[in-house]
Amino acid sequence: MEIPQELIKRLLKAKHVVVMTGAGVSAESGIKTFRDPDGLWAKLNPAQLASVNGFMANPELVWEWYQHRREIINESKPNPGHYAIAEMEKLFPKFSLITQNVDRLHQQAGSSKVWELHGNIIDNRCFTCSEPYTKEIDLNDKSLPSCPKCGGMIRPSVVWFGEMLPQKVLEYAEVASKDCDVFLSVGTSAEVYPAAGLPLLAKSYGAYVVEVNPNRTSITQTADLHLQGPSGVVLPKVLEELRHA
Ligand code: BV8
Ligand code: ZN
Repeated sequence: MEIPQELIKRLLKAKHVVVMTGAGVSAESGIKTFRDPDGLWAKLNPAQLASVNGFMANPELVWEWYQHRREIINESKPNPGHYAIAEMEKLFPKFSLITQNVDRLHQQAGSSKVWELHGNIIDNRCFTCSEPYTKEIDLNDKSLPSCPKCGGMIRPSVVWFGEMLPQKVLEYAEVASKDCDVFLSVGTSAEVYPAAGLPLLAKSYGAYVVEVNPNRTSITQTADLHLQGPSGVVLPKVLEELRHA
């Protein structure tokens, strides 16, 4: 795949570059996405699992689903797309990595600052009193732990549907989207708000918006450029062109 010189030119003179990632950036690490045909939600429905009501209705099922996802994440490692993004942060005067992912593969790949819009799957807290749950989680033990402080149910520290995003993170993401010269939307179906609004916000503030995705999404026609391919192939190519420009 050819990387258009227009993108390289804009990146070379960019003062602030934002990369926003979704589940697609972890697909080549063996972690299923949510909405792809064989995705996590092909069989189960998101509202049932990744929501407060879903957890209240069936806490053991939801907990087991997160334990299953933790097992998969524990066996996965960053792919060339994650590493390319980690490299990129050194190439621009200002670089912001915003992710919807909860798998922390960006951190493992060496990205020094990752703004996690939807929390992370590693940490846990009490559903009732919000006390952080710091006991070691045994992935073989599918039973739902309870809070040592109040006896409440323990939940993963991800943001569920219908829950507010962490205020500071969302504020940073909005300011960065308005301020940046180039916004790369990588591996996201751009269907979940408010995250999906960020590339549009960037565009409305004059950023050059690039989508990296093998498929078209709801923002493809708004983007200035669609690099149609897997992020693990496309991003290292962009990095390569930048280095030899
Ligand atoms: C909020 C964490 C407001 C948990 C997630 C009705 C009822 C309730 C809410 C709503 C509603 N209507 C709208 C809403 C708002 C809702 C929303 O947007 N719903 C959508 C579905 C319409 N949003 C919310 O509820 C948010 N909160 O709005 O609160 C509020 C206001 C006041 C008071 C209280 C609340 C919270 C949203 C966060 C939900 N949590 N995850 C967990 O992980 O279990 S969302 C989940 O989907 C993921 O975390 C991810 O962030 C998100 C989007 O998924 P993607 O990352 O894009 O993945 P997807 O599978 O969709 O796409 C993968 C893409 O990769 C594809 O395009 C594919 O082509 C591509 N790809 C595949 N392979 C590759 C690739 N790309 C590159 N390379 C490859 N190799
Ligand atoms: Zn508690």
